[in-house]
Amino acid sequence: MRGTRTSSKKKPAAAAKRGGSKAVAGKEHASVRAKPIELYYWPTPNGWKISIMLEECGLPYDVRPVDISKGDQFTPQFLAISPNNRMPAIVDPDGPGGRPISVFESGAILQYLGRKTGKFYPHEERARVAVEEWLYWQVGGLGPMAGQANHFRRYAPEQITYAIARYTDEVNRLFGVMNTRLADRDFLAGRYSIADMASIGWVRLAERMGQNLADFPHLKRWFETIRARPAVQRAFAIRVPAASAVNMRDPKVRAVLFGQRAK
Ligand SMILES: N[C@@H](CCC(=O)N[C@@H](CS)C(=O)NCC(=O)O)C(=O)O
Repeated sequence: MRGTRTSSKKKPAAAAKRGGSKAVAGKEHASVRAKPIELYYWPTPNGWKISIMLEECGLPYDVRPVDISKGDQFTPQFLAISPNNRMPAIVDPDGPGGRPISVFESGAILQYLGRKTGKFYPHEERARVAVEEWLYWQVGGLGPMAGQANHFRRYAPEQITYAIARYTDEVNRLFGVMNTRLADRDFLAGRYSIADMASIGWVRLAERMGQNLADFPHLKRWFETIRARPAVQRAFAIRVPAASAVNMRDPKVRAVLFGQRAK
């Protein structure tokens, strides 16, 4: 049932034009005058990372929904920009040398946008190393562990006690690491950065991973501080109606999302 959409079907439609002029009013930046960035998006923690960064930077962008419950992630057009059949991805028409560039993998997209704008990704080497440590910690640790916790807790056809405990414990450990880190600083790398944007979506869904934020007071304070930012609120407010209608018990949806193999 994979790849149910073919190249003959239309590309995911632009749902909305976002960001840009207001956030950078009076501060014209070459990239802001350029064509909007295409954001290939579905409302999940990985998608939120990039909508948050685009909103924070005031970059204009068009949301292109990738309905991962229907197989949009397997279309040849999407695979051409994101060969891992995962969203998010972006196409920046105003890439290096003024030519378009596509970027997949949320961490690479955040770093690209940070370099492009000079925002939330410091130049100074020590500060940059700290951001990269926590960014890679998220993409290599928190994201995959939380994803598996969510899968075994909510989507697996059987409740496998060992798998649930293994991933729930690991998310608990990782939340504890963040809580300790945040005990004596406001944000993961000191100042607010792409590392925080990468992690907030998973903390937002803490309950689904079997976690209680009240057990992690510094993490809770960090989460509430970031959630209150206007750009983050705008990013979380983006509505993709088709996503709200997805039924994860539907065998057709499960056949698209689960049991994926090379062939
Ligand atoms: N390592 C990737 C992970 C992205 C990812 O897992 N995206 C999920 C949604 S959160 C997806 O596109 N799933 C489609 C599928 O499972 O076929 C990143 O950080 O960008």
